[in-house]
Amino acid sequence: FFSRLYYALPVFLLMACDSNKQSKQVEESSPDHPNIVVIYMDDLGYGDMSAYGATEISTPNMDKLANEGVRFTNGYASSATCTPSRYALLTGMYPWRNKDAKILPGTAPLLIDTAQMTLPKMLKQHGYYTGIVGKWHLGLGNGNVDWNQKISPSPNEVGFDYSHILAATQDRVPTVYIENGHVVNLDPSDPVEVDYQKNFEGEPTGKDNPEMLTMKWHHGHHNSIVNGIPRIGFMKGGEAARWSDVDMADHFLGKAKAFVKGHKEEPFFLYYALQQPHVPRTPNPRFVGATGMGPRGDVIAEADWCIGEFLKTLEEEGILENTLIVFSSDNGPVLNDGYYDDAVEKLGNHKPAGPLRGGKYSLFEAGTRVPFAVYWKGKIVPQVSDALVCQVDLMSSLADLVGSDKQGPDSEALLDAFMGKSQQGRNELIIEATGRTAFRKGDWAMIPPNGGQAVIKSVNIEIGNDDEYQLYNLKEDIGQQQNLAQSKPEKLQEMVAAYEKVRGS
Ligand code: NG6
Ligand code: CA
Repeated sequence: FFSRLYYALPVFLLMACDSNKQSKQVEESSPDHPNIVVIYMDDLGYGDMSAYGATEISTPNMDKLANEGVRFTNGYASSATCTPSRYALLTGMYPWRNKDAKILPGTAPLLIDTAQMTLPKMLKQHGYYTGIVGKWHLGLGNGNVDWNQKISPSPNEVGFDYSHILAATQDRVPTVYIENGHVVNLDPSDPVEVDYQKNFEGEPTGKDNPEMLTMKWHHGHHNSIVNGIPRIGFMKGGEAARWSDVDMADHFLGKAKAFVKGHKEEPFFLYYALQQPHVPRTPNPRFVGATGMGPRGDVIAEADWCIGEFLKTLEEEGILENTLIVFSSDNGPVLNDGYYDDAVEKLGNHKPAGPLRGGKYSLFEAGTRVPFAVYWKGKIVPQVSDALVCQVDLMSSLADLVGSDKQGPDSEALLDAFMGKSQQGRNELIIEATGRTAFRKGDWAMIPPNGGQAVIKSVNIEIGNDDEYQLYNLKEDIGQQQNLAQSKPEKLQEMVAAYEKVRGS
């Protein structure tokens, strides 16, 4: 009762205040309503940051968040690909409960039910102004989008007051920015048309017009050509609206900074979803050669710079100390994800997955165990935490922070773990990779039998398939080399029972 009264107090004061200004001060001074920023990387691996042991690449700004906040060693994305991880992050629901939560084409309908509770909706109910800048990849519209009209439903219908997004991925059409449901810089006389089944007559493709390409495709990625880069899906028109790939990082940074400056007087929630180091890797010329590791390394350096600039903005606006920042990645690393971009050739001694096995698309640890840090200047004591946490837990944990009773269905309230006040995370977790699931509990990982290929050859990643159960003790064998399923039958049985209890529900 007292905690309810406590949370009701600012509302009461707000009503009692006669001027807007005063009411804002009440909200601002409340310690439970800091600004909240989620900085979300695309395909950044567990070993891709210096703070997580990388020696061949330097990421000082990402490191600042990790080293001056809580750096999690057991922090997970819910999935080993983008769409399902983002779904879990925003809804607090395991993505395998929704059969459509898989890598979406640019024409897919909105995946989140507009009636569903979401992280931004919950924060909105507590006075937050909410925004997304960057990659969306959760579908738009109802399945038959006219890109030349207002696109709805969009992020704005699932809790975001402001959205400035790319629809799917940088390698998928449409290659335009969409702000609050409108294609930016659209010339009505040159309408945007998108199709994932068939090409538009007379339009060049990566497959048929290799002479037009500045970046070559390795697998997939041979449909429409934009800026010399062949994409997934076909697109026609919208010349003036097409993005510049090499300016994308600056573009999103600019929008993120503007959002902060425009809303510093009220509590805000910003989901800043960077596109790096997903393919196509297109560093701005300022960053070409920054790492000697080719475009994959260079875009990580670029993203790191963006994060530094973003932090500088919070500092300059005087709100860094009133801003809680979550930093993570949507899935593990991949080198060759469909273009010839030297990611493999110039890797050198860098280990994108650190000591972990697998990568993007994998049920092995590198698929879902990612860099994960929570930073709040002056409020969080810098530390390393081994607590088991997942992005799906942010919904209920942040609900606790702001005094909301809105819990995500699979989201555990772990605010103390996120704030570094406790090392107690969740007991168990189901992870997902391209429709398959596996189980983490205590020091153990269990992967149920999955027929099918053990390695995706095109990307050269072991995805965790085996005809037999796999059981690993991660404390002794973080690289998952010793399958203990045969030698530890009781442990296996216990894991399978616990897994099926959740998975079957
Ligand atoms: C795959 C693409 C890959 C990437 C991925 C989505 C091919 C052959 N591969 O289908 O390049 O776009 O989808 O990545 O097309 S994610 O990080 O958004 O999940
Ligand atoms: Ca991704």
